[in-house]
Amino acid sequence: MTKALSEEELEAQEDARRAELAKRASKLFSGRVDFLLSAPQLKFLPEPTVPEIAFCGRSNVGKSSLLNALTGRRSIARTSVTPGRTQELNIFEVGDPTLFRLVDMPGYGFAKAPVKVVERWKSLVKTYLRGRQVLHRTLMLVDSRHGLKEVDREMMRMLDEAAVSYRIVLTKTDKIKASALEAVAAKVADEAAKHPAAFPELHLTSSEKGMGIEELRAAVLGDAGV
Ligand SMILES: Nc1nc2c(ncn2[C@@H]2O[C@H](COP(=O)(O)OP(=O)(O)O)[C@@H](O)[C@H]2O)c(=O)[nH]1
Ligand SMILES: [Mg+2]
Repeated sequence: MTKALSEEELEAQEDARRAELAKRASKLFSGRVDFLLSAPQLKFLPEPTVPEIAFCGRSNVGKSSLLNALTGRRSIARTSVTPGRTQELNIFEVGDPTLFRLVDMPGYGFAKAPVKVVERWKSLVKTYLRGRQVLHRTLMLVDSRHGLKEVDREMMRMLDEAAVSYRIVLTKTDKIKASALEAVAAKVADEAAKHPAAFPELHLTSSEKGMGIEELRAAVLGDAGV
């Protein structure tokens, strides 16, 4: 007869599973991560042979820094000084052989962008989100000092409409006080709860200090299903 596990035993099992995933994630991300290509249009995307995890956020939110922190590299993703210059989907491959891809989507919400550029961005991102069968998850980055802006809400609606589930990642948490961070996180979580495709829990991260990076690696691995 099998005995039902006690609450402590279940908890210990869950902890062990989490630790195992974190270990595998850190090993994978410190292994092969290669830039594959930049796709200015969908037709340049690689064959959809492996799961993809996409990253999006306003320009300057800390997307390149987060990609560098996740992969433990200094400059796998260029930390750009010219906001909004990149208008392409940048694809990175993880694992040898490739287990999944990271898709760095062009930043949005930059002030000086001409209408035409914004329209092109929207059309590229919308068609990617709607049509990409191998897209398993999107990570939407939000600057913890600013919280959600109107352009973020627009992005959230696009993700909801495309039925692509997404995690909200607060960035640069080293830059604000713990009390302020708590307030912003509560506000963002409240809003996220109203979006059908948003995960209820937020990720609090600092690429600079490494906070939340290990957990995010494990989450990405779980999302990719590898
Ligand atoms: N203090 C701090 N600064 C950060 C962090 N992440 C990014 N930054 C800074 O924010 C600026 C924009 O970062 P970047 O990664 O280029 O943003 P992107 O435009 O979204 O790719 C750079 O000056 C980074 O050094 C962080 O976690 N902590
Ligand atoms: Mg960047």
